[in-house]
Amino acid sequence: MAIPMTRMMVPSSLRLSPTNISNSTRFAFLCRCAPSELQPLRTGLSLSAGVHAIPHPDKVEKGGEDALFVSNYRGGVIAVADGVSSWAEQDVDPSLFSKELMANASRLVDDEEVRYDPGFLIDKAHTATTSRGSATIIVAMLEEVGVLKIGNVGDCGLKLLRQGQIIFSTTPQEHYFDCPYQLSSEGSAQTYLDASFHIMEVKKGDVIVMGSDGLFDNVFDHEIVNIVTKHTDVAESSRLLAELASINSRNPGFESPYALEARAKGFDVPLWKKALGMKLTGKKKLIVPLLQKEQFLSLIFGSWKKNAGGKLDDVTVIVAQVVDS
Ligand SMILES: [Mn+2]
Repeated sequence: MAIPMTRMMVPSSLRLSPTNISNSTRFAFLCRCAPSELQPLRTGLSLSAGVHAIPHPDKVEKGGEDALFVSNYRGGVIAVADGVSSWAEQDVDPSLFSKELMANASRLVDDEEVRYDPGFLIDKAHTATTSRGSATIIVAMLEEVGVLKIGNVGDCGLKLLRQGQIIFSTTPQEHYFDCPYQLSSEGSAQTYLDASFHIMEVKKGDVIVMGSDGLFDNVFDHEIVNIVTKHTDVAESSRLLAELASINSRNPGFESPYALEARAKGFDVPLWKKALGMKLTGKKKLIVPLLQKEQFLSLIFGSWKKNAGGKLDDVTVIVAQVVDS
């Protein structure tokens, strides 16, 4: 079947007067008709990534409990893990598990058994991690032909932007509010089999925004679009997104995505607790005293709605653009 198709592409002048064609002309023409192995239809794509992390204000000394890695293996691999903070109540440093998990994932990214598959990478990295604790994790791998493969356990997230619009978002996985799916040192938690997997085609110019929940709980989609479309430098975009998330997280008057979700799910703090300066906060801890005197007074005399609040958390952001290799 290949021969008739090739003949259809040959100009009639070449076919009708084969004796008039020099060998060099014939060779040049045949090269243009050559199969894709010699002249690929699509050039290779890869990721150009910028990263920025801002720890929780109380966890600055140890650098927070999030971890990440970026690899230029094949089209590029990006990943974020978020240590589950409630381990601190059992005298376990929640950052150890997430950091070791990312270190193992980074080391195993080119492992033969991983086969450039986010599920196998999550599995092998999880198995290799010996620290006590648990973490959410998200991994994205780009194949050079323009296929993005994502594996996600928990409430880290990824958004894909094309021409100023979000065309894909991961959905957080959770058992109940503030208790995400997580990989753990204990046997009772999730494994790579519980991950959500996505495979999609990406194009040159597409932008991937990946982050821990500290980003998506404190920054709305339209703010992400606004920053990413205004700044072509991925390092600048990641810095601006992380700084906006950090500022919003510390603003008790900000109607954050987290606060809106909490209210929608009926997890708002009762009014009497608000009056005592308490608010919803991070994973598995329900309330902490946070408000200052001025905020307390504004609660009493101002609008209750203003007390929605950002969510204090570690913020980790990776912005990656799809570029020609
Ligand atoms: Mn977090």
